[in-house]
Amino acid sequence: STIENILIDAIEHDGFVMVYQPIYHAKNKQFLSAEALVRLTDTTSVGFISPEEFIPIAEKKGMIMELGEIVFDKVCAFAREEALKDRGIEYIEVNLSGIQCVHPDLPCQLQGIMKKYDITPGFINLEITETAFVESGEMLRENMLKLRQMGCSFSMDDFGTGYSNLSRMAEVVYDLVKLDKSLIWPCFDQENSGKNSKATAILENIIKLLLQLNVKIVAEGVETKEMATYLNNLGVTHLQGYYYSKPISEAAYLDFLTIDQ
Ligand code: G
Ligand code: G
Ligand code: MN
Ligand code: NA
Repeated sequence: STIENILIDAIEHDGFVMVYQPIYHAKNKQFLSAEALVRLTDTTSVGFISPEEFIPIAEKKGMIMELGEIVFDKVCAFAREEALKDRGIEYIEVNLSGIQCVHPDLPCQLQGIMKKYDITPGFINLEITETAFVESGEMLRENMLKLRQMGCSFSMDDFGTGYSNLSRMAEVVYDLVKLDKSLIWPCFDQENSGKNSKATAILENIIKLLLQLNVKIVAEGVETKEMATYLNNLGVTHLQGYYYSKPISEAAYLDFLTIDQ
């Protein structure tokens, strides 16, 4: 396919760049973490291609381990920036696809790159989608254990989209749960004023459950002050979304931190 060829070319010619979306830590009133997201730089001939589209193709075509290596290398190179430490940044979140999560080479690959740039593993938070948690078994747990022993932390990404078998949540250790937009937005999305009461009941009870499991909660897709206030009042301490900032370039992120904290 065209996208496959674009990916092959981008892997060969350094055609990827990372953008960073700041995450607001409400207790500290500061942006103390960020999510790294990959972008293709040169798609002038075909227009913007979302990772939502090209990551699955990279997986299918056997390119995801190579792409994951490029992504992680870029994040670790950036993580050396003194400014991040100066501004109190605690960790950067990096997405892992389902195939990366269960690949036997993953822990070694990531460890090698962290060593190369002298990055403390505690500075890296690995995002694994809820679907990957649900679908994969022993290999995922083995990889997570190794990476956790090195010092990396974990987020369960896209929570609310993967038919959570809630009983399985006790089997894996993660530090953060990222509430998917699809759990949050319906609470605010209605023509008539006031909140949607069914969506609200579901969201509020999920948050109660997660708080009892002692994980930190990140809300994704926070687009308004109203959403931010509502979620924070429910005990969600980490807020991410366009209300605060879109994903931005390295330079823009460093500027953002200089101006905002
Ligand atoms: O910001 P955005 O449109 O880029 O993200 C779309 C989707 O692509 C999200 O589900 C996100 O998790 C995924 N994604 C973005 N960057 C990466 C990456 O570096 N690696 C992987 N595996 N997925 C990514
Ligand atoms: O699946 P994952 O959570 O990794 O994907 C993050 C995606 O969400 C990225 O595509 C990012 O650009 C997007 N995103 C982040 N904040 C917002 C927001 O407030 N609104 C919308 N529509 N998308 C957002
Ligand atoms: Mn994510
Ligand atoms: Na998500």
